[in-house]
Amino acid sequence: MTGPKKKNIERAGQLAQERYAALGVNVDRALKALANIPVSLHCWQGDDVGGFETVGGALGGGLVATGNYPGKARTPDELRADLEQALRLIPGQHRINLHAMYGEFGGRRVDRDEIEVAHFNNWIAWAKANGLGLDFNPSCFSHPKAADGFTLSHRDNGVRNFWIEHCRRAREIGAAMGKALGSPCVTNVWIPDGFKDTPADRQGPRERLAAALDDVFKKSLPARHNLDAVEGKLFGIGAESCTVGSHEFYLGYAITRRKLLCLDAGHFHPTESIADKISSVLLYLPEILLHVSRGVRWDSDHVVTFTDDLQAIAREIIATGHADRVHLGLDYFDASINRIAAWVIGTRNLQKALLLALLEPPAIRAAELAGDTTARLALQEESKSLPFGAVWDYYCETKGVPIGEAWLAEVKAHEKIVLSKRG
Ligand code: RNT
Ligand code: ZN
Repeated sequence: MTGPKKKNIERAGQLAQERYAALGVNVDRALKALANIPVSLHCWQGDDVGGFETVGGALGGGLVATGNYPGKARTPDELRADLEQALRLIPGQHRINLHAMYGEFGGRRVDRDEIEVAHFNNWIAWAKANGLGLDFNPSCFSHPKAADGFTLSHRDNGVRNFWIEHCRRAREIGAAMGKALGSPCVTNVWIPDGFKDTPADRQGPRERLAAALDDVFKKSLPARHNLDAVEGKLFGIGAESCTVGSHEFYLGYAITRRKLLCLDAGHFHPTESIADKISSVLLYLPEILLHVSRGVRWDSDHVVTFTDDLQAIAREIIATGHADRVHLGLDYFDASINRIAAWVIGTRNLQKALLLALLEPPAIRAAELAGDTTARLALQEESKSLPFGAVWDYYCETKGVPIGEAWLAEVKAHEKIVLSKRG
């Protein structure tokens, strides 16, 4: 191993364990729990939300990936190789989140309403060989039929039916993935539909969207193969005035139709955190999906860093005691830095935040129960400087992945040998 010596890592881990044990925290149990929480790595960080179609177009739907860092994946094989490189640097067993536009169409023109499982067979075989689960998304953007900003809520029946068919097929593909891999695929529907300027009618598009979604979900698919999720949003670039699929729209939809609600950390007002929403929506929904992202001033999809917001989200997932009902996906796209590093940084940060939450001293909650809010605040603040980093290093060591910044050297070497050769 590179970086600090194995013996030191183990010694520091042992001391940290004793320190936590004195506070009533079982580090072993926390690490076992952490190992059981998969994170779904979003394939679209690897190529700036490009995909492999011949029918699509430039990135649309208000999504923007800025930057031109060299070495992005140009083919499915390159993308898979890059994901493998990232996974070597991330502890634990995880999942990969695919978008429909990442199918393998053999250079043929396969439109979005024609996609089939066959176009994802290589992904499924690869996931199986690597012990990965798969999640899926219909791609309702970057396409001529989405160019005016509307898809499932479009006023034109033909356009609307095109996207309904696309989403229907996406669910079938998701179910096939889940069946093949023995782990349910979360198929998440996000659409960009919205108005740049003040609409004259907000109701009509929302009625059309609800009806279109009911069509998409008409066929029931076994939950052991496919779980449907719906993702709302506050606004997008070019859709500043009204988003058809708003939070209220989807909260109501998910509760009445028993769908998973997807909460994206970047889809609310800038000071509004999804952390506080988790315990509420879990009262009414069996399962939810989170898109862990980082907005900077707007839904800018920056790489997930170890912010207070991230820690609060992870803390709520653990504190509710329902981590098994919360599916975790990453959602950001930064084209200005090494894309493999972007995956590694975001995933490791989410895992670190989960670990920090799992190591929370029980005295904090006990103080609140006793009505001692002074002690609660004091203990919350003291817990921030407990040796959780030593536990994280120890975890990485036991999982055979680089400790601390040692992963960066591997990314740099890979960049030199592999990425720099890409045109
Ligand atoms: C867009 C949504 C959506 C996408 C991905 C590519 O604002 O967050 O989840 O980012 O599906
Ligand atoms: Zn999202």
